[in-house]
Amino acid sequence: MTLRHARRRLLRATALAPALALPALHARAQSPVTLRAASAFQEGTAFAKPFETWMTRVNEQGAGKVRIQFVGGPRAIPPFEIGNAIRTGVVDLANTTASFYTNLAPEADAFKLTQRPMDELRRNGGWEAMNRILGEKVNAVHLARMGESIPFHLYLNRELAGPDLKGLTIRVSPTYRAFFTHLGANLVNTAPGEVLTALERNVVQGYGWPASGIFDLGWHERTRFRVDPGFYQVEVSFLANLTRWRTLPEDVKALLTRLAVELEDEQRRDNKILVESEYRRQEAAGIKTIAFEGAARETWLREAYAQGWREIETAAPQTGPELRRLFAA
Ligand code: 173
Repeated sequence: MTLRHARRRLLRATALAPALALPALHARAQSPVTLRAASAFQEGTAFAKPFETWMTRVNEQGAGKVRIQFVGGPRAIPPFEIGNAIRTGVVDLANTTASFYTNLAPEADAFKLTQRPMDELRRNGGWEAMNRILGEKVNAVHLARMGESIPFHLYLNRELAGPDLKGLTIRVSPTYRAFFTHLGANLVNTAPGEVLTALERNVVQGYGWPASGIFDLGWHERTRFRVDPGFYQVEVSFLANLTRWRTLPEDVKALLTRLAVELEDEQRRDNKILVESEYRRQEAAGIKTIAFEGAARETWLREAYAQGWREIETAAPQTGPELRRLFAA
């Protein structure tokens, strides 16, 4: 190496040095918080999508500050174990529904029974009461609820004359348990990932599921009827592990909360249209409606709510009645 070469190299090195060193220091001082997230619903399906949108928005708008690392869907953590995963901090964030963790907090199922919109529950103390219960029993913070205005239905592959399910075996989650039991059904509790196999093997003659999502995993091909009216409203929530949450910088908590509530509001605005288009798609796929009217309709809806609340008040005699007062219409 000639002297001239050496000098030039030295010059280049010193010229670059501050430029290299500064961002490195900068990055170390503000290294982003990484949060591990899991979803009870399979990637890309109806009830995974809002969570996926949220993670994308957080990672974009929180770049350099916070990064959500998605660890997987129901194959990574089985749906009925995700409550424990959030409680113990195996994951920091979760997308799940109350009926998948009734083992920890049976009260959370009251979300599906509420007839008040989320913005009202946030004002009347209902959300606060639920958040307190989730903190105590699940070590979780409730960030936002998706699924408002999406009803649940009973789907069948045989005719049904009225609100009497005797002789039928129905796939459920705890969402429908009290209601369908009361109407005389035999129940098979499964995660969403096992519904298709249960239908294919004729283990069940029908299943409970929301108005949306039956096309995601191919169930429409094994579905002949949808029973109307729908009942309850879907609740799929974003939860955070409370212990981890308390350690997060204020601006990170504010961003996660703001973007979650923003989606909650979008859901309230958009879901009615989504439901109508799903009904049309079901009709186009040859799924007929069994529409209960008059007394049958009245019994169907009355028992859905009566049995749902009875189950919660039995499991949680202290907090159940308080939630009912705040949540029911
Ligand atoms: O049917 C279910 O597994 C269930 O309870 C549910 C809840 C919310 C969204 C989708 C399904």
